[in-house]
Amino acid sequence: MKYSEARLITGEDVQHYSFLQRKDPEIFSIFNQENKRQNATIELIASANAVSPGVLEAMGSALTDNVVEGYIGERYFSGCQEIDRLESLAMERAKRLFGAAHANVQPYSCSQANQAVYLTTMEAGERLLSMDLMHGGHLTHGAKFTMTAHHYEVHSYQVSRENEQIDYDRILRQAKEIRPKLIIAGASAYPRIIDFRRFRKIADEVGAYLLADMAHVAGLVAAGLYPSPVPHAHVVTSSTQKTLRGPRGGIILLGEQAADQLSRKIDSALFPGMQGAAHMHIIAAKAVALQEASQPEFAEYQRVVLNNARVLAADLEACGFRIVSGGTDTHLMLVDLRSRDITGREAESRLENIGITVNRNLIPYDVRKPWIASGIRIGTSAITSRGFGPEEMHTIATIIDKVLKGKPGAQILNQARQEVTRLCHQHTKNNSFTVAVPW
Ligand code: DSN
Repeated sequence: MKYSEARLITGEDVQHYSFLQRKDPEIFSIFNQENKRQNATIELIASANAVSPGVLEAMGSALTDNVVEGYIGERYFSGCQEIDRLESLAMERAKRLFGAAHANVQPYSCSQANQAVYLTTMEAGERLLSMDLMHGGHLTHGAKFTMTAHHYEVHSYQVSRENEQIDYDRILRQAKEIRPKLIIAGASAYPRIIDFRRFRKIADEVGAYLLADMAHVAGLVAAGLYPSPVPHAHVVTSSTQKTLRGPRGGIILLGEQAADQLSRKIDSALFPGMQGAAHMHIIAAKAVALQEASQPEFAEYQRVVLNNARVLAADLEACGFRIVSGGTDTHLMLVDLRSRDITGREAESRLENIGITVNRNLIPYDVRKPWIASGIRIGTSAITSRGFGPEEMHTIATIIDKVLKGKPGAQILNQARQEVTRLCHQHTKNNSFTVAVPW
């Protein structure tokens, strides 16, 4: 098959054709090995998921060749007729799914989306109040050593020592003292519901903007299983690849109240303020994912994600692990490992060796450094996409319990690996576009 013909192949046909297999075997072999690893691994990293063939197809399409700067009606390049239709569709789907008045689908990731909001709402050196990274916040919310911390005066709030949940009264007191220009509600390792209405009240009391970063919970919000920040926050940002199960990328949403005042400014802050040409193949994949997320099957998927998380958290608790904040309202949980006398780093490595991936994570008020940590973060989005249900959660809890107990011998580790393999065989991961198909 000639190279030019390869460009015409789309959809299911791609499964029967691999250009790389013939032309770049070195890369192809990495794809193949990684594909095998993913298939043989139980993915419990909370920010991971497994996208649909439609999302994969869009990402691998010829739209990657488009050079598109600017917004619809204000492009800096010609040849954008179809691309305009596509971006418009993606924006409409985002607005409809989340009940927003304005959507920007161009952010390369949620990091850029957040930075565009900072550029819009703060001058350099002004104050930002966000969740402490050590308590579940996110790097881009102003952690030390980040560009955000370099440009703005960052203050952080922590969870309560008593229940490990957000203490809104304390945040209000802090906000009154600090008088931030921007408050961020949102986290990457917080398992509980965030009260966005309450955050908005705090922001209003001190005259701050409220940014809700819903990257982790966007899929749950889309399914109506987690309160939407859109009616409350001035601006909402999200990544599209986590619970939302789309491509790696970001979106910015504005509700009715703020759209008139902020949409134009935020759009300009993103392009040309932050980014260059839009990634149209990724915008196409976002549009596909947003459409998928509006279907009843997606809501059902999210219900199973939540149920799996609750079952797994309860099972781990029954095995003697302490679950931070006593449980979860989302797809993720934090497991405190101190009762097992094992660090997060050691647990991550032991589990990886038997085919389970998690990430070490600080627990609130952790005395260990992030590189070591006293906990692990576990999420159920990716395994639920593979078809895992409550039965499999019981098995996974038992495996984790055995592998993280004392110093397990070779027999226990081998058995654990076999159990993982059995579960993975029962639920094959459908990486349709990277599956190696013999000629
Ligand atoms: N934000 C990081 C996480 O939550 O894992 C990566 O996207």
